Amino acid sequence: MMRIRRYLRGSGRVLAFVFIASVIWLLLDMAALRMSMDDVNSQLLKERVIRDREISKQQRGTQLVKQGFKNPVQRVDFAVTRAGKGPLSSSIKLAHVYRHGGQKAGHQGGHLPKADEPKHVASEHKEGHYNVALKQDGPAKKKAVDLDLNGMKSETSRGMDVIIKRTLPVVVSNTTQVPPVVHKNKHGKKGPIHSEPKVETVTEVSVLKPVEAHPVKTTTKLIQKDGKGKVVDDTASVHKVISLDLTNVPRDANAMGQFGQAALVASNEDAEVKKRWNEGHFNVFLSDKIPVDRAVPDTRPEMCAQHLVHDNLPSTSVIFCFVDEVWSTLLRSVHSVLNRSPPHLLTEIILVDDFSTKDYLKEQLDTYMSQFPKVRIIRLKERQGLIRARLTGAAVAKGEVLTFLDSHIECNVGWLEPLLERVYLDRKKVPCPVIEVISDKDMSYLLVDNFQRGVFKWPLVFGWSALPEEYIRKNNMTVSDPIRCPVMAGGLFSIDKKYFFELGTYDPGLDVWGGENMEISFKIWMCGGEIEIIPCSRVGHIFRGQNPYKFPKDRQKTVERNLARVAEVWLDEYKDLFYGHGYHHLRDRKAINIGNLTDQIELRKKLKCKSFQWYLDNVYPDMKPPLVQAEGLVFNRGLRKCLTLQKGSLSFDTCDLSSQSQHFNYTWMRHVRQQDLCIAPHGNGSGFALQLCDNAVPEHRWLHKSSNSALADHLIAEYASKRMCLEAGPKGDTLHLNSCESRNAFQKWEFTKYHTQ
Ligand code: LR7
Ligand code: MN
Repeated sequence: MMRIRRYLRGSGRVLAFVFIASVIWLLLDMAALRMSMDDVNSQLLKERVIRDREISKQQRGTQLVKQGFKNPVQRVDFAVTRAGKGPLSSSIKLAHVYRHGGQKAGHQGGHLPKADEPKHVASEHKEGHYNVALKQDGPAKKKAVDLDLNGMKSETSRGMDVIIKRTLPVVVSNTTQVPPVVHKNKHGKKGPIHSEPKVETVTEVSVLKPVEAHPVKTTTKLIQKDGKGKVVDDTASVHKVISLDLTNVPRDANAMGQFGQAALVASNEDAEVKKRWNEGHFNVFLSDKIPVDRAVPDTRPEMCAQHLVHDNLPSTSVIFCFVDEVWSTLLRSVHSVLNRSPPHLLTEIILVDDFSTKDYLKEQLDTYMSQFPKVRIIRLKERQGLIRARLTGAAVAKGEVLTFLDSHIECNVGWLEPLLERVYLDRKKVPCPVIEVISDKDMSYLLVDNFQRGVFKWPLVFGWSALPEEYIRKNNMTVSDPIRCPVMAGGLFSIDKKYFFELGTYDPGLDVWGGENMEISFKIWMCGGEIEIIPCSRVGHIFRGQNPYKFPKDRQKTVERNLARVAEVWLDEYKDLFYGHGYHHLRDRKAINIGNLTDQIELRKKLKCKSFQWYLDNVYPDMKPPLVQAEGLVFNRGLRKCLTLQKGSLSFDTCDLSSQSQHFNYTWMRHVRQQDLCIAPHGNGSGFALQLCDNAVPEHRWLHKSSNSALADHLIAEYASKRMCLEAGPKGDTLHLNSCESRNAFQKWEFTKYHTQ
């Protein structure tokens, strides 16, 4: 009996121990479950945002945005968050979110001056319009969530097939094992990396999706075509692009703007929003409330996550120049690089402070950044402008590649490797990410249409334009293929450092802001390089209505002076088109000093760069700019005869298309000319003369088809203060100047062919 009692007492202890242990285990388990539920919740929310986006993409089908100079923002359904309240069950439908972007480099306001409309440089910015409609949909249902997860699964399992069949220009010949992580090539040399079993980079990576923690490394041969279609055999080993994102499981899934969602401010905070707007010319109030390390939706085309890149890519210095940048956006820019760049490819982040005036950008910034050993801050002693600030950054950079970024961006998942891969394949390639839009109003991350490239219109105005559909079809292009880009937007690109210096960097004579993107673009293309947009690399940028900082000199004059330098050095005979589109006044070198160009012209010769005509024919063939505004016979309506130049004198004759003596050009310089002879008013304004054409002489310029519709058919002498028009005598024996009369048929002239409306 006693023994039984003792036995029970002993086993009771054991039982009690087992009981307590189970309770503790249960508690731990519940805590773990709660934590993983949080993870799952945030993951699900993120997936929902992505799914919404996919659905809206599918609804749009493959339809391309019409050619236009607007920001090609897609219609996106996004969930909305509000401070402290978590995700709302409604989503915001952004309809026609075509905003002010696009027109920059002097015309950021979206206004293109007409040929005869003198000098407008972005002085009149029109705020972009949003048509925002709230669309109610019920709380996320479990069923929908399940669907999402299925979708995700099938996506990953499909991946490799997709890349084998469809990725251009990289063709995978065979894929083998799934070995360990990417190794850092310590020597930064190109060539295969031999077994280095130690995992260096991943120790810094705390949160990785399992698949990304073990990117596929293959011993595969990559057979790729170089730009000219030549097949290059490359035996270096490759891996699946690292979709690293340390914000993947955000600390606070319900934070404002999380996952790049639109954030709302309460109506009683409107005044505060307004008050702070001018600090950055975007919603600074809201930006300050959004985590500096928020997650954004992975907007890459589906197959991008499966693309292979080389193990031994060169590493890069990321250079941010800033002047008076808003604290939260500057930090978000830096965090997005730190959180989404494979550490072994990021040599450093260089912040070049272009003599900012804000206190918080001094000691406070030093202190904040001191926690990140890779971040260096360089302070300029006087305001240099972004062009020379970038050059300062480039001069001290230690990376093999330079990556320039604006200071109000967010790099998306997997943004870096696809850029570096292009430089690795060919050091003369200059890759740019797709620039997506961070809304200046609600800070949402908006994806843009596919197949967009940077182009320019006259007078060197940057804009976006979709690749012609025929070109896409002919080249069998998929949405993830690199896109040849005639002009880069300017702020976001990678370039081999040595190559950047070989090209002579930027023209250091360019001041403060504007035009440098044209300069570097023409230089790259005409001197043997290539600019590409890489759809698998995506970076959001806040497009602002105005520059939030002061210009040391007049903004308009600064930009037009920069553009004139670019035109003089790079445009050859096409520079007339630049001046002819509203910049005639820049011809007068007494009024505007564009500085010395000798070095730049010498550089172009030294680099043996091709002509602008070559650039137009080969890089931007769809532009086909006419070298003259109008040409052919010059018909007088009243006389019903044509102007004839014979033996140095003008007369009228029966119109004859085959007669060379009746052929005249109306040029961008507004000359009416035959060869190098120009028609000019003469004497006290009653006669005319033939003179050797001279661009600097106002007397040689005639307004024709000007914006004054009543006198559109007239030839108005530009130099005269009073409106004087070229008039034929009724008998056809005189040509003289007279006061303009809109109905006078003897003052109406018509060229055979007009190249402009
Ligand atoms: O004096 C200055 N010093 C600077 O350091 C002026 C500017 N900056 C900094 C500034 O803080 C910012 O980080 O330089 C960067 C670019 O200035 P923004 O953001 O005012 O320029 P932007 O985005 O309006 O203009 C575009 O065109 C510029 C022309 O010179 C530059 O090339 C910008 O980099 C470029 N931005 C982009 O390409 C992003 C996409 C825009 C489009 C289309
Ligand atoms: Mn910018």
